[in-house]
Amino acid sequence: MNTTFKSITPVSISPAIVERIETVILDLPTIRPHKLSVATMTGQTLMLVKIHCSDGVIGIGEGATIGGLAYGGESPESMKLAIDTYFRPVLVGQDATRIQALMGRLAKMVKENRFAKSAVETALMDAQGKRLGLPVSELIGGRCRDRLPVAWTLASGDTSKDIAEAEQMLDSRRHRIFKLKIGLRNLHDDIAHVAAIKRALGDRGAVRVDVNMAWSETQAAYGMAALAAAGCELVEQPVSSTSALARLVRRFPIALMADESLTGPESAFEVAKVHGADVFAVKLEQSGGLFNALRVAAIADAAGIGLYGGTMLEGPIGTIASAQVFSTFPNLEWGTELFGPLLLTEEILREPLVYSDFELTVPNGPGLGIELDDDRVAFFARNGLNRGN
Ligand code: MUC
Ligand code: MG
Repeated sequence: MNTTFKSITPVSISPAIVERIETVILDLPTIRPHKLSVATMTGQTLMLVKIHCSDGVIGIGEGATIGGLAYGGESPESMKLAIDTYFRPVLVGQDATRIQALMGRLAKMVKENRFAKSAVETALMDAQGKRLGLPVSELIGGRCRDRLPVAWTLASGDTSKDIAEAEQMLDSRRHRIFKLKIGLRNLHDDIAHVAAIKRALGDRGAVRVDVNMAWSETQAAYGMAALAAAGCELVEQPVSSTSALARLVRRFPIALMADESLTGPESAFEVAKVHGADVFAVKLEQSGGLFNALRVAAIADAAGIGLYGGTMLEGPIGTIASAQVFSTFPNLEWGTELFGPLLLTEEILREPLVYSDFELTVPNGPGLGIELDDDRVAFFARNGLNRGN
């Protein structure tokens, strides 16, 4: 037998040191007020981070929340403060190419702060992809798809406005999956709202709801039965407690999705252990970064739980970080809701993202594959840039 072995030259990744970290807060207007049970958003605030490395590569990342502190324990302002004051001394001077090791070092010295960690990890991954000439998706094993289905959230607070908005989305072939934010009004009004929208859309659009934990367990039991009868296919986090989710799941012919209950791999494991959901809404920020989001997805896969690509209504940087990760999921049966940039009236990228035919195209340039428009960023910056010098 003639066996030839090719000699393989080992690749050496030249070291690149984190030299400087910039942060900035941007306040951007939204196309309309966005009403959730926890807050009404009349604009969105993004915290951008730029990591400058000694090889000249600059990585970008983003942190965003919903309604400041209305959704969780971090705000864009707290992320900026955490990065400027506490992350910076841990990161500066370290090897930027050893991202898992560097995030491990950060985890030892900074507890919690999952959103801020996600923003920093995004910037490190963007830099690494640019350095190696590969999209982030290829750094984490390669994508399974180049385009992702994107749901739209109807949250104007008005049934006829929501129907008109959904019709417009169907006509322009931008979205055909609709998520309705409920839980603010009384249960009967909410059910009537969902039923009216589903009746108007029929088979042309899928209808799902997100209660953002606003219901008691008793309300959820009633609500889930009524939603199923109205043709709604999925209910997201109707109650806050994981054990209540576990008591509700599979009792009604409607899928149950966990969102707020998932705060990283440990909580994902707890939800999976009690069969607390049919579907996981995987979110990079809530998980604490790209690698933790992959761990959450792996737990779901192992437990036979379906996957959905969630959003914290991030702008284009956070959205594309999520898209790069979700594109690598072998099973993404419930699609994504990566529509955050479409809620903003202003563009901060040099080339806008491509949404067409109900899907978002995952960029295939190096790193995140997107470029910031620095003039637009400077224009919307709240107090100027913290250059981290
Ligand atoms: C959430 O709770 O899922 C996603 C879409 C939207 O409108 O709000 C987010 C947050
Ligand atoms: Mg949700």
